[in-house]
Formats: sequence, C-alpha cells, structure tokens
Amino acid sequence: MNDSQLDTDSPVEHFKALILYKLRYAVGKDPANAYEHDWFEALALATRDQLIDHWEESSTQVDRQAAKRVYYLSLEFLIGRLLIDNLSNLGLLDIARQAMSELGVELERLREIEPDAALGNGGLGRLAACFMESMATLRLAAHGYGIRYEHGLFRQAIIDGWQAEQTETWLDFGNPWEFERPEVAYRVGFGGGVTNHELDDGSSRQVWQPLETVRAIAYDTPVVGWRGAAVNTLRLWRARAEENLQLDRFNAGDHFGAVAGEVRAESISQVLYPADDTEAGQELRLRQEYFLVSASLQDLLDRHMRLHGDLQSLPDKVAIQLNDTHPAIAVVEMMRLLVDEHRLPWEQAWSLTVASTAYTNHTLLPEALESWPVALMERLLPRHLQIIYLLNAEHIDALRAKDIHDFQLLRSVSLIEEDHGRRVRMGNLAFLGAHSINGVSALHTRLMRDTVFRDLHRLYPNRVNNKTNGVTFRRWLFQVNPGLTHLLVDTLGEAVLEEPETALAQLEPYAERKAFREEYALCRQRNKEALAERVRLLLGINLDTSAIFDVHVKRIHEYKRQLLNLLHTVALYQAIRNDPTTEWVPRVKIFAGKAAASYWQAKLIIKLANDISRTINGDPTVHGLLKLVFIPNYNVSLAETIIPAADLSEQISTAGMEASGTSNMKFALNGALTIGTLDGANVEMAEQVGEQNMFIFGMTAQQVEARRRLALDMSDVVADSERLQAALGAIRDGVFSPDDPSRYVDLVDGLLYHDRFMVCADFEAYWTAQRQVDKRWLKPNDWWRSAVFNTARMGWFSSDRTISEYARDIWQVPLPPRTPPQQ
Ligand code: 26V
Repeated sequence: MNDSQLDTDSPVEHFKALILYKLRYAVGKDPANAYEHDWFEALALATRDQLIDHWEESSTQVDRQAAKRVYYLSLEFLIGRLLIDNLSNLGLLDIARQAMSELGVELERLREIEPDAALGNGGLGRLAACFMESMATLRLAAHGYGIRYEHGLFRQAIIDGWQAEQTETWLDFGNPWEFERPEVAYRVGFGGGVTNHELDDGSSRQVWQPLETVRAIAYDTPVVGWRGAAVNTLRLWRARAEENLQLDRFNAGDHFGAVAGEVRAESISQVLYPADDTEAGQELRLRQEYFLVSASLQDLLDRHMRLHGDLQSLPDKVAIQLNDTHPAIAVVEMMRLLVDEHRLPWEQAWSLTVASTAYTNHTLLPEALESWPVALMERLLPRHLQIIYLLNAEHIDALRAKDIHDFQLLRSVSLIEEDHGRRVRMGNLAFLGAHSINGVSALHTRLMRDTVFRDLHRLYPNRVNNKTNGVTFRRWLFQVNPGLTHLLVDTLGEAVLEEPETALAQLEPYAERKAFREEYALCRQRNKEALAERVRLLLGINLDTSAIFDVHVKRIHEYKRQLLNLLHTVALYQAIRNDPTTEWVPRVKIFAGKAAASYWQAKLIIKLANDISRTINGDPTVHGLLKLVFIPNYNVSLAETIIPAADLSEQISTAGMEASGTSNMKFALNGALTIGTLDGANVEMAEQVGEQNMFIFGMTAQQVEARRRLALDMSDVVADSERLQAALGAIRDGVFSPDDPSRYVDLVDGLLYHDRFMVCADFEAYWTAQRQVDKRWLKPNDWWRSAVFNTARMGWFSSDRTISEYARDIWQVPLPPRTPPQQ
C-alpha cells in the first residue's frame, strides 16, 4: 500500500485504514469474519509499523555517532503485555481507541486478549523490563539480550486451595511484536575437549573442540521510549539444532532417535527456570546461561568489529551489564573470545573485559548465590574451567604478592569453593571480572559490603556502589491508573507526563486541599470497584469496596512473610468474633503470588491463605467486616489491576532480606500507604515520604541479626502475647483445616521453635501498626493527605533516575538532551 492510499486528513481515519489493511493482508481476514484475536493482531501489526522508521533512525543515529552502547544481559525479561505500552508511548492510544471503536471493537477487550510475556520470575525480571523502557525514553543506545523461552513462568491454578502449575503457552497465537532474524545466528558449543596447539613462533594456542553445537537464532522486539524518543532492541535468542533431522537414522527406521538431537538442542530455550531465590543447580540451567552469554557476546563483538574495527576501543564503546550472576560466565566467555578467537594477549584481554563489564547483585540470600560443581563445568565448558583456574591462580598470586597470606581471606575470595564439594562461585567470578558491582538499595548495598562481598570489597574498595531501583511511571502510573493520571494532568499540567520525577513534587500543596483529596479518593474508589468486579468474576466473592483494600502481592517466600500477614488476619478474625460490638474497621485482605514449584513451605502458605479465606469469608458472625481473597495467577497484568486499587501496601519482609522491592514503589506512586519494615528500598521511601506517611514497624536489620544470634526459639515472645498464642493455636489445632486437622502442626511449630524469619518476634509490633492503620482510615482527611503525599514524593523512584545513575557512574555514557514532545 502506498501512502497516497492512506492519505486522509484525520489520524483516526488513517490508522483505521492501516488496521484494515493489516487485517486483510497480514492476518488474511475480512472484518465480517474476524475474531477478536484477529483484530488484536491487526492492531498490533499496525502499531508495530509505526515503530519501524523510528527504530531505523535510532540505530543509524547511534552508528553515525559511534556512540557507546549498553548491553543488558539478563536471563529474565518480565515484559507483560505490549499493546497499550506501545500505543501509549507512541501517543496513539486515543487514536487507536477511536479507530477501533469505529470499527466496532472495544480496545479494552483487545488489551485483555494479549498474553503476558512472562519471561521472568519476579522483581529482577520486571526491573529489566522497566530499564529497557527507561533506556529508550532517555535515548540511550541500549540492547537487551535474553532468551526467547517457548514457555514463560507457569500459570498458577488454585485447586482445592493448593497451587497447581500449568504450562504457559504465550506463543500459541504467534507474537506480533517480534521479528525473526534467521540470518542472525551464532554457534554455541558444549562439551568436548581442549587441545594445545604449538605455533611456529614457539607460543601455543588452546583450541576448544566442542562435542555438540547449538545454533542461537535472534528474535528482535522493538522497545519504544516515551513519545517515541528512541526505539531500542530487545534481542531474544532461540535455540535450534544444527541439523533438524538426522535423515540417515530416520531412514533406518529410528524415528525418535532421528529427532533426539533436535529435542536436546531446542530444550535450551523451552522453559524459563521457575525458581526464584532458590538454587536450581541443574545442567540445563547452566546450558541456558552459557547459551545466552555466548550468542550475545559473539553478536556484540561482531557489531563492534564492524563499526570500530579494533578491540582496544571495546570499553569506550561497549558497556555490558550483568543482571545478577546468571550471565556471569560472560566474564570467562569474553576472555575465551578475546584470547582464543581474536588472539589478544591474556593481560590485555583481561583489562578490556573488566573495563567493559559491570554486575548487579539482587539478593543476599545464601541459597540464591549461584555456584556450579567443578565437575559439571568441566564436562560442559572445559575451556571455561581452564580459564577460571588461570584467573583464580593469578588472583590469588596477586594477593600473595601484596603480602596477603590470611588463609581464611584467601579462601573466601577464591573463585573455587572447596568446602561443599568443589564448586565455581559465580558471585566471586562476577565481582572479579567487573569494574562495578552494584546493589539495588542503600541498605542492600551496605549489607553487601558487610556480608557476602566483605573480603572482596576490602581488596577492591572502589568497586561496590549503590543504584537504588526504580520503576517506569509510563506503565506503573499512566497506563495502570488513567483516572489518577488525568487528575494529575488537570492539576499540574502536561509536565507530569514529560518529567514526572520533578513535576509530581508540585502536588504536595494539594494534599492540604479537601476538594482535591476527594477527587483523588474518587479515582481510587473506581479502581477498587474495577478490582472487585474482577474478583467477583474470577472467584465469585463479593467485596465491600468501602473497606480497606489491604494488599500483599509478590512471590510467595518465607522472608517476604505472607505468614505474618496471615497471622494478623487470624488474630483480627478472632478479635472480631470475641468482641462483635466494637466498631471494627472493615478490611479486605488481598493476596496473590506464585510459589516455586519445588518450595513446599511456600505452597503450604498458599493453602493456608485459602483455608483461612474459606473459613472467614463464610462466617456470618464477622458480618463481612473481614474478608480474604487469594487471587490466582499473579502476573504483570494482574498487578496492573491490583496496584491502583490498593489502599494499603504490605512490604513486611524480615529486615535485611529484601534487596530492594519494586512493587513497594508502584503502590506508593499510586497512593497506597505502606505498612512495612525498614528493609530494602522501604528505608529510602521513608526518607522521601516521611515516616508519618507510612506505617513502619518491627526490628531493624541489626536487631534481626542480634536476635538470630540469641535464639530462634520464640517461646519467650509467644508467652508474652495472648493474641499470638491464640492465632497460632487456632491454626495448629485445625480450625481452618477441619478436613486435615494436623496440616499446619509443623508449620506452627516451625514458627514457635525455629523462627528464621522473625514472624513471631515482629508480630506484636505489626499488630500495633495495623491498629494505627485503622485509626488513620477513620480520619479520611489524614488518610488521603498521606496518600497524596506518597504520590507527590515518589518522583525519585522513577527508573529514569536509576538509569541516569547507571549511565553516569557505571557505563560512563552521556545522556542526550531530552527531546521536546513530538507533535
Ligand atoms: C535465582 C534463581 C536461581 C536459579 C533458578 C532461577 C533463579 C531465578 C531468580 C533468582 C534470583 C532472583 C533474585 C530477585 O529477583 N531479586 C529481586 O530483585 C529485585 C530487583 O532488584 C528486588 O527488588 C527484590 O528485592 C529482589 O528480591
């Protein structure tokens, strides 16, 4: 179709024509026979077309300027849906809505059709997605590299109160956003051996001969910044076999054997590892990590050589950011490529590697610190193990040369763990191979310096730095909360959309205006009604939207303390039953989150939530004053409905254990008040919004440490709290599990005698803080004043701020000036 065919005055007419064209010529349907999915596809393709020219411009501009490029390597990108994101960043949302409505289709319905791209587990993956959007908005030349998992994070069904995992099939209807690039393909080797080749000049060269090679094929998804500022690329790799079908075996009648190689190779990009903060320790996981790293580094070195022609300039033109240790083998692969393939001298290769690489740590939990058995590494990546040994020997020798002989210290900074079978420590490897190691909140970074990386930090005191997380306001305010966004724009002007980090602060004086507070509260009320409707459809439960919506949504993990919240629920339930005449403040407890399939305790917590829900929701004596719902299958899209409807945000991890948290920021931005511990980024949130506008309670990280050393037996604490005794007693005695009265005996005994996460120890403080919540709720002026303050003071938690800091301190790339909005 040429432009003249579309040349109409009205942008809506123009877009409509584009959609109809896509429906006919790309989807192959006419409007009369089109299903909703066909319309979705046509609209997505028409939208994608609008990105292409910007995309090309962005990339040629970067080439022309020979700008430094950022490469974000991550095993996870938790993207969610893209339709509204892309339309809204392109400024086409209203036009698309109108165009679709004139075509007789509601945009909102198409929005719901798009499957979530759930290529991540939780915070770390979602952060990568927010960063991609911010980097495009800030016009940084950035590439995301990841794996195109056929199956993302499992779908969670709740069957009889228990979590059941079902496979996620997001690609069943194709993916209109991506471009397959079969010509962009690299070979990734596994196994085999290394031979030493003597060269004529007397030197020698190591040659790795892999036993098996897999091809990595690129799939590119354009990522558009706000107002189309720039369009970057998320490149996801798919694994394909070298040879799809071994014809000789097939012809010999071995039909399954003929495809075995294909199945083995392609299993690499079949499924996302569904664990979160637990060590998977599986060979397939290491294969995934190396697959991503090798394909990405080959690709970026190819591009670098094409554009710049020499490797010396690598650190000036390339910044590689490792999203946790998952891609940490990059340090070794870079050495292999530079030394073995590009024939650079070892020392030079090392300084180029370190200068180009940076590493972000996202968790201090010991069970999540990756390490790989030496034997597995040797079998899968023999040349890499050699390089690791060489690096380690040099590292330890250098320390000895500096007169450091402390055996304990040398042991702790070694790349090889000797205690529990020999293993390669990926954290130490990433630390050694990177010029920057960052934590994700001030507290987390401090704890990194004091704990996991204490010794390495002493040796390299300038490497550890902090970059407190942020979230993209385009998705987590504008898209999820159009009502509030309108109100903000009406009140503060368009600047809210362009520079929310600064503009939101102008909202503060409005916290004092009753009329404004009322409008603000009305936006929340509408969001609560939308959520209540969703819950009614999903679960058949009616919620009182005038009650406090008290929300706890995130991965289910003992350290995130869903159990503390459940104990509060039970205690409140008992209090209401015991004293029905008191004026209780109505509450709706909302839970959602997935448990790792292998994490039994987390799955039991889900069952407990559902058992409590059934009991209290069905108990007429509480008169609907308290309800609990567990909404199944928490994902980005569900978060988008839940977060703007929350009055209270539960951020109650054991202090010292949540690296940052990012949902805490999303809730506060949308005006929920936080009940939380001084953990992760909550600490900095309290600095920004003021403790008087939050409900901070419980032990500090230091106090947790002290109590841990004292005892994990909580008999003393429990003896002092009748309320806690009663709540624990009811759960233990089977009040909520009459079908299996002993279901929770071990769980409760664990809390009593081995309370690793300080649930009992923090219970009374939490109860008291919750009663402060009730009190504030009963004074709407105070409540909504605090709520407005939360929105006003969240500007700093924009991922644009975070990315600007990465650009300045770690990547050393200048930010181009922000463009004025497009007309
Ligand atoms: C570990 C593993 C181990 C092997 C199997 C797959 C797998 C997947 C993820 C992880 C670690 C997850 C770490 C994580 O998500 N950390 C979260 O990062 C957020 C962004 O920085 C932060 O806000 C959260 O506090 C932190 O828990």
